[in-house]
Amino acid sequence: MKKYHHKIIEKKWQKQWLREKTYEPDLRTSKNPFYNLMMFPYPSAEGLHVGNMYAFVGSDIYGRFERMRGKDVFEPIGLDGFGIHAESYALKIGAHPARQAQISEKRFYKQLAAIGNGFAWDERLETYDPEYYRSTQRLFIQMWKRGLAYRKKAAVNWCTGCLTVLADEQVIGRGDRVGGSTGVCERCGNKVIQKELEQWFFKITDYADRLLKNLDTLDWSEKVKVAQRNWIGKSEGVVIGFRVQGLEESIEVFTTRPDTIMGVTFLAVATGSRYAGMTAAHPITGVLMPICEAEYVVGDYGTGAVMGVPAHDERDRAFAEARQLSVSGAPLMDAHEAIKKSGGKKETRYRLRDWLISRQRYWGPPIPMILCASCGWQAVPEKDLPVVLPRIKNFRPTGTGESPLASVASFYKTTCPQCNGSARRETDVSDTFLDSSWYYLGYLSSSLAPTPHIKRWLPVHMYIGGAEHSVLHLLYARFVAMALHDGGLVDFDEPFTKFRAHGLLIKEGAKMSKSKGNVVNPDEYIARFGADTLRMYLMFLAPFSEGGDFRDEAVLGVHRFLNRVWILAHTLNTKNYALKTKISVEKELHYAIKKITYDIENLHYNTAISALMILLRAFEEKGATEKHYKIFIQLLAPFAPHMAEELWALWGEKKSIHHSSWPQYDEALITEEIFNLVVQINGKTRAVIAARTGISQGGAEKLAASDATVAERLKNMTISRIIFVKDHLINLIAS
Ligand code: ANZ
Ligand code: ZN
Repeated sequence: MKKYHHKIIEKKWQKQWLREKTYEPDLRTSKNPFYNLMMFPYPSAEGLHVGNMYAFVGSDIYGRFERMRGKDVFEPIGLDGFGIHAESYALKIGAHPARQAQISEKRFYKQLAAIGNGFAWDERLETYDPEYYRSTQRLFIQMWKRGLAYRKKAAVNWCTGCLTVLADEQVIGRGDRVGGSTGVCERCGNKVIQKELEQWFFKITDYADRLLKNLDTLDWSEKVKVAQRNWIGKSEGVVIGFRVQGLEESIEVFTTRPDTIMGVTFLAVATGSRYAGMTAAHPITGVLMPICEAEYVVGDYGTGAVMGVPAHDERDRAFAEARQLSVSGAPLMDAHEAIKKSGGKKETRYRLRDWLISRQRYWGPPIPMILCASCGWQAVPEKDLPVVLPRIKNFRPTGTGESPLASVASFYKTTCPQCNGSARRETDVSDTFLDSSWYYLGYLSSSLAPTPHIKRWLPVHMYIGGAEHSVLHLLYARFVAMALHDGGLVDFDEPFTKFRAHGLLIKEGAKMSKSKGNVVNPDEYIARFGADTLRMYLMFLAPFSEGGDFRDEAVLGVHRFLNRVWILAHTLNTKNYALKTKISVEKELHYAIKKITYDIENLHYNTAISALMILLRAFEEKGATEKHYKIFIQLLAPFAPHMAEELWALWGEKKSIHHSSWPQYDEALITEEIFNLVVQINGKTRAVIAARTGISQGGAEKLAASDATVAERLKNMTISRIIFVKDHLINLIAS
């Protein structure tokens, strides 16, 4: 018997799959499209982390399963290599980001190929490819033309580490905007402060209600929907006016508790408000109350003013006590009554704020806008796209509030597309999350232009990725799809029909990190045990959606299992399929098909693998026929695609196992009670056959005669007597 040489087998099949385009569906003619998408990685470190592999394998298993169920599966791959994360890594190791991108690209693709996923390599893309970012810039211009891109001077998040502004979504700890605005950078962990700067924004707030409402129609992991709902933060309340003493105007407050109006003892405004220090009259009682500056009031949420109700609100009470303000007051306990009496009007407010797009960094797509002193802001004409990012030596972030491109005259000096006069280019680049907001479209059409196959393949059927992108990528991509839809560019307005979040890997109980020295390098495991073993182990260690603990010893267990699969296949095969079941394994087999099918559908890969292990044990103990064994290999195929392909070929199959049909199960065979009928001739056991419990003597006799060995022996004999022990044995006395 040949030894199981994973290296030889895996290389061989990976080459053959590429040659035969096993995983390249015909995008134009496919009848049964299934878009199986996994969040593409950003090449920011030395290479793929085992955690990335984990996610990719989990997605691939689903794709392979759907392919065997008759779908034309499209599983593209690419690199999110533009942006702060890639640039910061280049800075750290002292390389130029453009040079580093080339190195990372090679390294990442090599690793991604080694894991044996069914990627459609022909359609791969990189976000730093000028052909790709031509469309990222087009997307910006599309937003501008639709009035969804605008400039505004505002207090914005400034990362003290990355030396650039950030969107709210990229600041950790700003989720609860009401009540404070400190946080740290999602990327580098440094402190984020507020700075007054003029920047480009996208009007995601125009879509707040649609982004919220559509969530109900999406088949997504619940925790991601919850995170998006909270982030959008719809709040239905009432705006009530308080007359300001000495001015002919009212200060308006936004409240969700109008019923507490009788308990108001002061008004709180954001620091810097012109009303601070004045007094205002209660709308019902006319009592005068102070207007105080309070840190907990957010300037651009609600109306920027709060009615202070110390009797009912913790923050208000703490504030009032510190300032020795009155804390008394009773609720009206009837919202309608309160609204009517106070003259308030109902209003809906959202926490969501517009998406800050500008970055004062180098490694990104230049924002395709030109400022002309006489014509104002102009979009770069289509024929001049892409605005190519020039290769410059001094690419470090400056910290001055301007991007490194602002000191490159050959870049920013240009002419106005409108009047031809001299003008200046925008020197900021756009946020990385703009690159990734449309990449699922980019795999199908690099031009963003509507093509017939976009219609055929979108929206994405299954999307798998990390839950940490709940309010970043996943929210931005939805917004961009809606904007493209409204601009007539695509005919769907939700890009991902189904989304599942995967869990995270830890190592021996601790989060993997370089400083702890416990980062698992997938390459070593692939070299030692093979991709099939690593794949199966990763999927076996815990439920995919929960994640779990990577333990070295357990990898060996899975490797041994695959060795047993190999040995049994060869044993059965070299005996020329002669080894028949002595005892029926039909019931175990059909049960396994049912269970594994259900489990893969629900991403319960760990229990599917357990079922495979149980089935193998049954085969080893009871034997299996060729038919049984081939079904087993098919069930194994999504998990260990190389070995399955090799064993499939061993049984003489010419077509790839990955294009064979997923096995069907027979429910009757699972639920039926089966026992092993011992068939004897003159007291000697000649066969053991699966039989239904309660079978009659006549039925058992027929079943026995249908067995080839028994029939052969009885050929020239006559049966004189039959001894029948119900649900156990039939002994044929013959001579
Ligand atoms: C009086 C009151 C009494 C309130 C009470 C709450 C409890 P959500 O649901 O998050 O929208 N608020 C309004 N604008 C604010 C701002 N710019 N900065 C800080 N706080 C603000 O919260 C709405 C509530 O948060 C409002 O209802 C207001 O306080 C406060 F027992 O009004 B409430
Ligand atoms: Zn940062």
